[in-house]
Amino acid sequence: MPLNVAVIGAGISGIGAALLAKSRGHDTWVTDAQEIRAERKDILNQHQIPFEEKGHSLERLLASDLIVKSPGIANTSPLMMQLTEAGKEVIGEIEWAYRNADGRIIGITGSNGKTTVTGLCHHFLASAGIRAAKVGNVGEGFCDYLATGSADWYVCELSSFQLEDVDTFRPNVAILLNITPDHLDRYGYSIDRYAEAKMRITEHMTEEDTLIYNAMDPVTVAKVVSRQTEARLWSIRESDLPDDEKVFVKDDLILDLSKSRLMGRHNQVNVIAAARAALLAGCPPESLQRSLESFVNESHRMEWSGEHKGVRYINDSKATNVDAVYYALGAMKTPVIWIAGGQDKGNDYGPIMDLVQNKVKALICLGIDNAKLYEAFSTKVNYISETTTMHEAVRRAASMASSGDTVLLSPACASFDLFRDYRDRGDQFKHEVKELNHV
Ligand code: UMA
Repeated sequence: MPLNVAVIGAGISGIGAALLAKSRGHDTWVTDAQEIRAERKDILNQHQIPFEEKGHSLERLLASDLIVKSPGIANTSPLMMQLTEAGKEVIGEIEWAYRNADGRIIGITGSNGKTTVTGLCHHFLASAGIRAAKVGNVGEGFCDYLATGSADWYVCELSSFQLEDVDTFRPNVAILLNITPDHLDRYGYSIDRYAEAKMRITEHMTEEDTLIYNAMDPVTVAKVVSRQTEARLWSIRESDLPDDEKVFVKDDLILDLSKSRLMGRHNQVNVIAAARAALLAGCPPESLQRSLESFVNESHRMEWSGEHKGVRYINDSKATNVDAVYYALGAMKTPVIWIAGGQDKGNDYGPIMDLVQNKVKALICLGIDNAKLYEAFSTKVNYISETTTMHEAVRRAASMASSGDTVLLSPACASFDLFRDYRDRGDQFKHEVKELNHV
């Protein structure tokens, strides 16, 4: 039966949710608090989907049968509170996709590594000829994909924001990589509330489903134990990492990362998780090593961005929390000029103090408010300076670096104070590195 569907937010997920609703024959309407971008208005007009912008009319929302909200909108916002109090059914974009999807789902969450695992798992499946789609937080909205396409397996990256708003969502395979502090500003600075949002991935799983989880991560283990999911458990343990480059996937199936573009201990865990999910989805074990070797990760994750006067430049702009920086610095084998900063998300720099003291020669703070970084590292790093432009940050890093050093952009913070998003930040970094060679 056609419903009156209202979609809140005209970003990637909102536009996708509206297109999906329209494609299924529902009366669809979109509302956004800000001015909607011109190209998005064009899409809505092309599909004859009415919209409003620069504000939400509560009356119209209250009159709808179902409300689909974008993940960036917190449930504690005044609008959401009003809708909940009025007893309206508000679901997230992932729940809406799930209710309209046909194939099976591999859901991937965690504070760090989920985009790499989503990409790699999808690559394993696609290379083995399985009809698979890569969707979700990775940027290719799940709803958007379903509006015009279908697949046998959906490999879906899930953020805590998206998981807050699921209701019946049940992945056939779930991967839980790690739970370390991130987005704490959205969760009242409580890691437990953040972890609870992530754990919603298991809520409706049954004994027919499998949860692959990282048993070396203490918060993950505590939550898996306390949640008592019905899903079968497949843990990733210390003993699955026999050395720095090999991993045990299953029985006698070993994968070797030395011939791939992935490096570091966190990537060993990522490879095991992706490979196990791929096996569960029917990938032949013998196909995995070759696929691993041909996998190219997304940009902005420990991405080699150039070399200038013997100094390597690495773009890790996606490192928007302290844990990600822990792994980035951990993988560094040379002295580091570290570019960090941006919008703080309730960061505790304690876990990286020793790494910074041992590896970082200079810290360049790139943000509007750098007080917290200054305070945290003033006794650990000999040279700290600050700037508000990427141009200046890269120039200063270059002037301080000696041949053999690494300049690492690994911000530990969100990018929104100075950049459109982490991609914009990473792209500007790469542009400035290229410019160095033209000076
Ligand atoms: N808006 C309103 N009312 C409000 C608040 C916002 O209408 O009260 C509107 C804004 O004006 C804007 C739209 O909502 O037009 C933005 O919605 P959104 O913030 O949910 O962003 P989307 O463009 O829909 O992108 C979202 C994810 N963004 C967030 O969760 C913040 C994208 O993840 C994701 O790729 C996309 O859906 C598709 O699934 C980005 C992200 O930063 C990459 N994710 C975080 C992370 O990875 O750490 C969670």
